[in-house]
Amino acid sequence: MILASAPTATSPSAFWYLPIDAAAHGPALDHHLLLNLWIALALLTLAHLILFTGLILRLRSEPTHIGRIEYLPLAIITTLFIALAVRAESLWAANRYTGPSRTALQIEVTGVQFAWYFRYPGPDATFGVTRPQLVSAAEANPLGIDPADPHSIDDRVTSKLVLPANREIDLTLRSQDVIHGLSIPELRLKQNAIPGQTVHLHFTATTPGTYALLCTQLCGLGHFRMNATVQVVPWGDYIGWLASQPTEAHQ
Ligand SMILES: [Cu+2]
Repeated sequence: MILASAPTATSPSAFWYLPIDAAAHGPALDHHLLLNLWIALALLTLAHLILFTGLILRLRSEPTHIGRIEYLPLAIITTLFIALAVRAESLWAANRYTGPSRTALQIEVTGVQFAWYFRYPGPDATFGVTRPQLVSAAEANPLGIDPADPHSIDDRVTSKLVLPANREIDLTLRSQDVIHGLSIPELRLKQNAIPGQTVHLHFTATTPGTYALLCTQLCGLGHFRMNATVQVVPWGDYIGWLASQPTEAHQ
């Protein structure tokens, strides 16, 4: 499935209190957030008006039984909240987790206490096999890539996430040890990396710039330093940067 919203050249956030929108799906999420806030404000105001009205009426007269009329606002609010939740689900889950296009760029992100590693599959577009017994940061193989697998020869592992602008990305998210939380506020992405699970997230970054990738799960004593840099760059710059990174065959 192709993303519904067309990427724009620059898309600063619609709201001053949010980071800029650097992803195609960002504006729709921000508008939904604002809609939620306005509805919450309206309900808060309405609830207090009803509360004060009831208080004044009660001071003036004998208490009266309201009865079934209480169920009406309850039903309206329940319906409203279900509708908001269904819309949020379709904005986030339906578009982020399923249906990346076949041409989406594959990038693997692995969380390890206390660092993020990014792997690019190279011209064969296939990641080499990883084996837990080969994991060794000291031997420059933090992901345990098997050198005997021909697909691993052109893989590149980096400590910075560089993304081409206006190109769909299919992130494969993994964890080697505990639950880590991948969060890139400007790309409106937040997803836990769970050991034993492979989570796919697809999105299109639109606005070139340098952003922070943070771990949002308290994953151990070094959690505070578990961050990385994300760079969204034009396609030509991305190709140039990728070519300058050593492949597994030349580590
Ligand atoms: Cu972490």
